[in-house]
Amino acid sequence: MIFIYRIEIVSLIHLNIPKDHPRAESLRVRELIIEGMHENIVAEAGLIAHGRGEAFDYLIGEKTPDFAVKQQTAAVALMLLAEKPVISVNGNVASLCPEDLIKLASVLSAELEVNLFYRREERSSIVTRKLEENGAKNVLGNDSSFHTSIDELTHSRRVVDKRGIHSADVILVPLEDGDRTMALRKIGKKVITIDLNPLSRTSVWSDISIVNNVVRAIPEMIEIAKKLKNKKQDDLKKIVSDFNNYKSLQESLSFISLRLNKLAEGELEKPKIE
Ligand code: PTJ
Repeated sequence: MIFIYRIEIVSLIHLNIPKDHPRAESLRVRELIIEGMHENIVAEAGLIAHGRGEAFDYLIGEKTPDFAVKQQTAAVALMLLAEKPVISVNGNVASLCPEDLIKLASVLSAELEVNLFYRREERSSIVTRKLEENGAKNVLGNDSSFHTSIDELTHSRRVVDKRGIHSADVILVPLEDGDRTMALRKIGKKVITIDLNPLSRTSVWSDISIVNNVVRAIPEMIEIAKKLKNKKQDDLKKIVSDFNNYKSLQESLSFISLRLNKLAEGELEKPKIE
């Protein structure tokens, strides 16, 4: 009975989004998050996080700016140089782009590890299953016999996999919380984040912050990785050493403020009622 009721709720949220709707893509992505929440993949707070992300995406114009291409390129170079790169997966990102996460892990020879902020064993298994259904072979983070802990952290994200985040040198953490970024850096890990908010503690604390929407960043990183994969190590090292996260975040903020100024000074589209 409860099961039938749940299916009805889930089917109710399948809106028919007309293709010519001016916000079609944003609504489609929003649907993925809502669906993910009903499937217990996305935490309730994941909906709030998504809304915050949408607001910042508006500010950058809902497309990848040039500064983000540079951030993504530096991130891919660092992952390719890593001895043991790991991609940390939470509920939001598993719902939004599971196939692309798997492709990115494959092209970067990285492990995928499920690591949740609102951790419950059941949710961890469901997120793992979501990745497996999309073709992932060896998802880490869900087998308690490999669990260990990052003592610098107090909340449930401290539970990590010995074969993954615990022994990794570079970790990509899309949609992260600032505390874990700090903790991972304190124990000597290089941290790459994807966070639309350039002001977040996560962005400020990361080695490389990508200020872009994960739904664009991850597929674009796959293409960048294909191009950089055959480059010499020295070329990759140069890309990484030329990158300065602090300056890059300043560039992101300048981009947003210039864009808003231009809109305020007259480039804002006026509504035409025909
Ligand atoms: O699945 P769990 O249990 O691990 O929980 C995941 C959430 C996202 C709920 C948890 O990590 C959380 O509460 O995150 P915060 O602290 O709300 O931070 C999320 C950040 O991601 C915010 O700065 C948002 O602007 C940003 N964000 C949201 N959606 C996107 C995004 N950045 C890039 N792409 C998005 N689609």
